[in-house]
Amino acid sequence: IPTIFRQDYCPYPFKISHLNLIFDLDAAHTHVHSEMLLTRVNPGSDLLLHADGLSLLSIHLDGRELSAVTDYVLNDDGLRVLNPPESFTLSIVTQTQPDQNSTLMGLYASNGNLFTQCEAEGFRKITYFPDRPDVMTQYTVELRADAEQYSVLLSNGNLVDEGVLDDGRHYAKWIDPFKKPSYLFALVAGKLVCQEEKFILASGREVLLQVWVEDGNLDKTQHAMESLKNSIRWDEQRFGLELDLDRFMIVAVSDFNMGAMENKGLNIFNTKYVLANSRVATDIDYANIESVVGHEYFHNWTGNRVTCQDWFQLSLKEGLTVFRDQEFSADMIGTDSGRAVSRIGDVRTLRQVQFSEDAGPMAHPVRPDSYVEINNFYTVTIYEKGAEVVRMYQTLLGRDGFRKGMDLYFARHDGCAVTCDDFRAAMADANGRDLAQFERWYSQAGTPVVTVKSHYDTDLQQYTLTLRQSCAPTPGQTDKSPFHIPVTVGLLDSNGQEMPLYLVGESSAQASCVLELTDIEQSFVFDRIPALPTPSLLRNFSAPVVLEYAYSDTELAHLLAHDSDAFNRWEAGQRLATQRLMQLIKSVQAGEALSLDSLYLEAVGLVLNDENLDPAFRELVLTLPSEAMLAELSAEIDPHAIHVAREYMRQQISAHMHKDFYQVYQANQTMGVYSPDAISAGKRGLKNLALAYLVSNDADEQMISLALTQVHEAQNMTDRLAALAVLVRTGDECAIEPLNDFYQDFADDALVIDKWFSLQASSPKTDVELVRQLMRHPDFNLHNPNRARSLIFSFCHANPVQFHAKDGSGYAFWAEQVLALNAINPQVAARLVRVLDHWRKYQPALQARMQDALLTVANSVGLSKDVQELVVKMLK
Ligand code: DPP
Ligand code: ZN
Repeated sequence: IPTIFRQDYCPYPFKISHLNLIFDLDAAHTHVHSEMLLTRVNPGSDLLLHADGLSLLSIHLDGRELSAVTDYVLNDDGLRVLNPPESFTLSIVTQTQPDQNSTLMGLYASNGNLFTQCEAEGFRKITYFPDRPDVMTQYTVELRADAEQYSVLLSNGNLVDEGVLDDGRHYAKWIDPFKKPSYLFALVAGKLVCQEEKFILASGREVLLQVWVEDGNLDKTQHAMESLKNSIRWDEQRFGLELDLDRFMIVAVSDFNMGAMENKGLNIFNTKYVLANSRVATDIDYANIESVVGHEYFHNWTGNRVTCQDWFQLSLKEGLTVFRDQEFSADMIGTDSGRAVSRIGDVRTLRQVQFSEDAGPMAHPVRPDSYVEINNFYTVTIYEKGAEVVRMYQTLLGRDGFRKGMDLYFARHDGCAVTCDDFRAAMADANGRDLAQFERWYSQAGTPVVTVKSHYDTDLQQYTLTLRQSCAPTPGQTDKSPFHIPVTVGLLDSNGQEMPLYLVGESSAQASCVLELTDIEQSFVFDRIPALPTPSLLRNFSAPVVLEYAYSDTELAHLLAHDSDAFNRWEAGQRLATQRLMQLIKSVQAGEALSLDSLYLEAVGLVLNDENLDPAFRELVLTLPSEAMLAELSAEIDPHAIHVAREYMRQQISAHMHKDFYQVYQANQTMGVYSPDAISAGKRGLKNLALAYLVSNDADEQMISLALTQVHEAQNMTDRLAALAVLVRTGDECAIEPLNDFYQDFADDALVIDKWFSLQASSPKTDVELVRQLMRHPDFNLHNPNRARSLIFSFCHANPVQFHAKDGSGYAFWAEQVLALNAINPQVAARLVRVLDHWRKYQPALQARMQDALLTVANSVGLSKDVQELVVKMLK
């Protein structure tokens, strides 16, 4: 299988001034008529068009039918027109079979409706075209279909004409006034209904906003619509960016590989990120919808107006747009502590998933140098680490400086396909800064480790922080050069107050300052420090690094109690918990008696009971690092010891603070009409965490009946699901009836049934046999990605203690499912492959069984490029 290299980039030899598409839509056979006007702009000879699984019906050049013998060559991945003229019109008719398309790329059917997904390389499954992001053109699209079955016909841009055809079908014609790459093309045809609203932009222009769903779902579109309006306002205010179309549509589809897609003016969404009301959606669903609606909307500028030159630059649009959606979500909460809560959530994902990717066989830079299958590079490194890289510009340049950089980026590149270097140059030039070294964040993979040492000189009243950076080798990159790392620090005195910071040579004081670490090792000296401080390092997680400092328990308890940086308060609590958990894991392995000291319990107890603190923040402090996080921190992963250690610690916390949890449970009930706002959601989060702790000593009948009462009386999905989860986790009979009731109550709602599957699959009491049994449930369907994820992925990802069963049964199941999915939907299969990314880090006995499973997959015939690339890299 061929590898594609970034260095091989060549501009496309032709410019396409216009693309005219006519679709004769039908689920069994769709005909696509394409007409394009081409002009040579770069040297080269033949014209290459991509294709994937298309049937060519006819091809004409300037009206003349081309001959397969003399004029063109057709092969598996495209069509080569030999020696074309300098300027010409090419007309092609192709046929596709949407209802046979289980990959959910290109044109496909879902519940009788038709949808497209073109990013990254799906357009080539629709028609012959240079399917690469730097070939931008203007699209005119005419959709023709049966008027009853496909009553709604949507495409990008503006609707310019519609009517009835002679043969009784109807048609709709759409023109997108903006040039775009093929990956942003979309169409939707089907029986759909919409919620719509007129909306006035900052400039006074009126636009039409629509959220399209299947009939019966209009009671679940309000939150997506609100989120869309909030997104539009936010981008106007924060970045001065306005919606550039007259109409903006969101369409929900239940069969979708990813979260959502930013097609110009016609965003297509997984139903999971659109549909919500209090009966069926949790607070987390509400927050995710807001963030994904924002994300896709923000792509309109960062991704669509300015797009990527090639797919190696994917993070140019994704890292930047994730940063923008993170800022949006934080601004929507508005308070400082809400911002910190939102930041903590983002950092948790980064550390748990991206740090682990960076330490495994798929480690790659934010701007990779090569790939086999681009779909495998829609990763947490491109997205989440990419967002951290963008955030570092803002930390280094300040919010105003960052805005200047953004303004210059759009001034220079609007309407163009550009690179990560262009973005960095705009940031540097707009601020007169040299950001040459910053380039290494794009080219070097791996998570840097920053080790900090401190020294206090009583006589000179000086405090010195010495920072040293290193970065472990990653595949293909053995030696790393130093990164440009912003490390935000503060110093606390013994009362927990901020000390004013005077860096040597500077006369003005700051509360927090950004140290720029650019060498391997650098020292920073603070003057006028009257007594030994406690350092608060890497505030707000100012860089995506591991920060090591030999904190004492007392220092951590001091930071947890007093740091003005809420992120570091939380971080101190996590450090305290992690040290204990890592020690407990060792004790479990050695068969020693387990114990937990009172310093930890007292320190977190203060937070739990501090009613001045945001409930959402208290919930985060009281949440132990996940088993996945502990695995990531282990030199050799022992999933069973991790599980036992963490459960032990939960029970100790529960036993020691039983009364406090009970009090917190009672004090944080939310009354009245459901609202997903951050304060109410935070209260529910804290209350439900308290419930989980209260029930974690599972013999306690009283607490189980508390959970049962909550299940029965819950007025919203958040409370009902949380209490049900707590019951399911006991593995007790008490969960049977509530689980059945839940199924009966929501049998018609696919997204809720996904939750029903997922809850069971991720319970540590659910073994692989039960998962197999659930797969035989009439509602299980491997073809639907949400359903496959809800059961199979939840088991393999979120139930480590059962997935890693010592007999290897979990791995055998994994191999079977990877192969089954490979035949249906390679992208989804490839996601599942990555569960075993870290097989070499596990205990030898588990490793051997994982290797068997990997070899079973690797030696199978008919592997997709997606799966093959991964297993080859993992076994290397
Ligand atoms: N571009 C999409 C997104 O990240 C993924 N295909 O929003
Ligand atoms: Zn995106």
